Amino acid sequence: MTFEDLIPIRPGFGGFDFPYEKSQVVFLGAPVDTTSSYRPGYRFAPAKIREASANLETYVMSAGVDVFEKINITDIGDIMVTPADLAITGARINNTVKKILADGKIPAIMGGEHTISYFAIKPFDDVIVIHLDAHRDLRDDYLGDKLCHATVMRRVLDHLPANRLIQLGVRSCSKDEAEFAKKAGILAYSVEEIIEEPTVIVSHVKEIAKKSKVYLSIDLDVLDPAFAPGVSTPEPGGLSTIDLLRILRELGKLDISGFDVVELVPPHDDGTTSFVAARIIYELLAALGPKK
Ligand SMILES: [Mn+2]
Repeated sequence: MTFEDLIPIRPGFGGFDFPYEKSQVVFLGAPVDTTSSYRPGYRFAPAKIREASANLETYVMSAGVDVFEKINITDIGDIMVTPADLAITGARINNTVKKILADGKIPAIMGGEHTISYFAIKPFDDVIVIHLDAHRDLRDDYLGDKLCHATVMRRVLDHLPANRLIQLGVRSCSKDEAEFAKKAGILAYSVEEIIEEPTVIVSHVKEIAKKSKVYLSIDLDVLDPAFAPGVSTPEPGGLSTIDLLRILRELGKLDISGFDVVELVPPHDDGTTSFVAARIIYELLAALGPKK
């Protein structure tokens, strides 16, 4: 096994170092910190998520399982980032995810800014993307950029039909994005809709996605800033951590073929958000199917 475009990190997520060949889930960091329009600092995020992960219990009470007994996990390190060239960095993410998928494993990507999801999703032929985010990220361009954190899902739709994208927790977008989403028929649920009828909405999403491979893209700003202050663009009126964990415990039962957790900005975090990120990941891993 060689991943030429990576800087190896030891110990990895959870402090464990399981051999790549025998792992079902492969963690990698993508500390891309290039297109922030407000608060940069994403480059420190994978290290902070790893640090938090090593200081949380790996036994998940809600599932009654120890994640590391249930699933073999490895962490292959961080993608090398060329700060001034998003295309080169993106190609490294793309190639690495491609290899992980070709080896029959689940890529688990720790961002980095949300832009990384474009490169991580591209290798999937046919997938439903469930996008948890305060923002719709559907602008066609932002501040003159075609590919950045504010346009990432629009770029994903360059390769994927609009009915393969489901947006959860959205509560902020431009008029153009709202009109585009309506015209394209993108299924989306706001925070208020989710809080009012969580079971109905999650069941509906599971029903739509149950026969497909699923990629989960989790922008931490889907949470209310009270629960996750250390993000690039906080948006008031979000989900609580428990709301999100309940959703992920259900969505984790789908055929999760890849996921990312993005937009953590450690310089603006009091330490809370990195622990939330690690907890979300543990709960999601606990919900995934057993060892194959
Ligand atoms: Mn967002």
